[in-house]
Amino acid sequence: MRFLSIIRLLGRRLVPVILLASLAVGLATNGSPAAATGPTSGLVCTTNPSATFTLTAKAGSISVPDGNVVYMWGYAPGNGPFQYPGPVLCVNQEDTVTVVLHNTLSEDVSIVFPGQADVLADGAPSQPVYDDGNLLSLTKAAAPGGSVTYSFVASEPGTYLYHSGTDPDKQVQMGLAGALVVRPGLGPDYAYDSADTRFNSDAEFLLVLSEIDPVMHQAVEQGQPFDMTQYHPRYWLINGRGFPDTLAPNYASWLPDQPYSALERIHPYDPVSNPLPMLTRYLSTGSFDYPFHPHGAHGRVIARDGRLLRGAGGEDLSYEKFTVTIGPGQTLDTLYTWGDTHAGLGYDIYGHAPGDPMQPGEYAPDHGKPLPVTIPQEQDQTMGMYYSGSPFLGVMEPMLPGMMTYNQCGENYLIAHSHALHMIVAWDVLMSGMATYIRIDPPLPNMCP
Ligand SMILES: [Cu+2]
Repeated sequence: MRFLSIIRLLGRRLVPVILLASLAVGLATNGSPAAATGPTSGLVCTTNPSATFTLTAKAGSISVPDGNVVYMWGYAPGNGPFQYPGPVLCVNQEDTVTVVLHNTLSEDVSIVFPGQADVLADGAPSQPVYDDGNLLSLTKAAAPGGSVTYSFVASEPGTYLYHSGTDPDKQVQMGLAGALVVRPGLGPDYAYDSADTRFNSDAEFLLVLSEIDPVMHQAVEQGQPFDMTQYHPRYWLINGRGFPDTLAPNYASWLPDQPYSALERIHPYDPVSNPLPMLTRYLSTGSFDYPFHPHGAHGRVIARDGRLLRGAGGEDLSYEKFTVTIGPGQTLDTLYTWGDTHAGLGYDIYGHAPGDPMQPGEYAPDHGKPLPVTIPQEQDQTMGMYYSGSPFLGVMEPMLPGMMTYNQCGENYLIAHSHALHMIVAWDVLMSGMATYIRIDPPLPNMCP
């Protein structure tokens, strides 16, 4: 009984806390929500006709939602400025990929390519480097001021990490990591060499999940030792950003060293005009399991660690799941639609039975099915800052007096976040960590910017 009353008490106390946190989030966006600046959301590929890339390991810093600045290391594209995470390298299956690494840091660094076979380092097979029996590096490293060239044939399509193989406990945490996307032979709108992995090429997203212990980063900056038994992350990031920065557009001017948005912007499923799902490529460079879910629908997990989920006989082993867990160093690919029925789950957001498909436009006023909510009396409402005033998609209605909205065209927002709620914080302040939104725009044509 006592335990229950504590929970009740917490329940009452949590409401004002959440409201305050939401207010703080609103201020943190500087009044410039992502959408207002004409966002370019979605995967940003770094490509090269000969699949040759230059990466420069260098020091820099990132902004985190509480206003702190954290010292980082990162792989910069070419001679470009520091960025975190590293550039997303996109290549085609069977490409011979060449990555030239320059090192401007004061200790040896390297790159390993998990999931790639027969990687060469300066022309010789990549292999661990030992000194008197002690492991120095998982592959040949570049000394300070030096370079090393890696190459491999991208034989399997999929989503991969690349990261430092030298003191990775430290260097990957410091930011020496990025993503590699290998496009299959079927074409760029397929995730893998299988017809059922086709996705909407306007709805391809890549989310690099990570965490930061700022005390460790400060120690590295000052050249001090750090006791990893005291490791305690305070920031939990998607694409190097904490919420609400995750919503800001790609290359937002106020996040000059964190170029990648994590906003997932899609349209409702429609069997004729929008039949293909969105693809989310999840990657983890952290050291914890990240249980992650988008709201609104389950995702279909189609691949892990760059390998399509298939049985020995080729049978489809993909599965629908609400919360997926991305382990340290793992990648996971999911397909997601909003507004479709999810046969086999027994429900969808409109309460349809399995096999009872939602009709196009069913979420629109002329079909009479709003989002399944009962709107409370006005005095009992608090409107979120992205609410349109209406439970119908594509409709904007007056807000309560004194309320303002960032909503632009009656679009819906669904949160997508780590289900380990201590990860959606920055130094324990709620709604400032590993969280983003899926933005559902009304069907085309619409009035959305
Ligand atoms: Cu949730």
